Amino acid sequence: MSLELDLRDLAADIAREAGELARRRRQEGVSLAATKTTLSDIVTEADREVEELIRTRLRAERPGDGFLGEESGAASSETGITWVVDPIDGTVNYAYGIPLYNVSIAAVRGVVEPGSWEALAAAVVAPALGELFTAARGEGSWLDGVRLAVSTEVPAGALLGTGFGYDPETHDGDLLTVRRVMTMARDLRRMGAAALDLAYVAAGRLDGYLERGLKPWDMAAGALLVEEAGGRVSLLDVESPRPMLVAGGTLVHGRLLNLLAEES
Ligand code: LIP
Repeated sequence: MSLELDLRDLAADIAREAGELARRRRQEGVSLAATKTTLSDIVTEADREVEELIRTRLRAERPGDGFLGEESGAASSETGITWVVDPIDGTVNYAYGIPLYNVSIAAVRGVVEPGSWEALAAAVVAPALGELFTAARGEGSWLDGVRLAVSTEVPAGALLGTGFGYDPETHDGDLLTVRRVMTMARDLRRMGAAALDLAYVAAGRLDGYLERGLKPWDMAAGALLVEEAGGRVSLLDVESPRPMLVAGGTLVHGRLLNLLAEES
């Protein structure tokens, strides 16, 4: 079996176990561990526990690989492979009991920077919804055994996903961007979990997605899902503190880039 398929299967196996832990902890009741950049940017005890489970499993299975996790930071790679992990993406949804949360695990090769790395494998599990999205480079994207493809036509306009940062200072600018892209949209969804937004683009459940200010672990797995489902992913304003991620099928991705270029 190829390296990419091996990594995908390992990511899927660990994602299932980690997702079940997250789901169980949610049922038991969520305790806030801390806030981060702002009062609304929260981390729960479950975030930390799930990331520790993932890190321990990966250390056992592939001891020389690097790690970049939302809660426990980074470890350099001896193998050239690094795991980029968001233990609970959609943390606020998780805290409120909204089922749109996921565990996102990606294996990348090379420089551990979005846009520079080569993503090799991905697993995004939504445990409350019973769905596991996976991808391996060159092997397609899959949802529970069904091959995925991005949407290619938007006769009534595009169904777009987006999101906003935790810092209220950024909301006005983001809302101006929303106003601009609504000219090509039939409607908008704000689900609060970037990896699921990207998984839904890969599955054709969204025609496109854009969001400023995502962290590497928010996008690493979902971006590969989109690309392996025939879609395009771009990261704009990479030198800014809040790069813009744009994802979709070729038509929607191109239209979004054009509208955003007019904005700047
Ligand atoms: C979240 C993203 C979401 C974004 C939120 C937050 P977290 O990640 O998945 O798309 O809008 O501001 O960044 O914090 O739940 O891992």
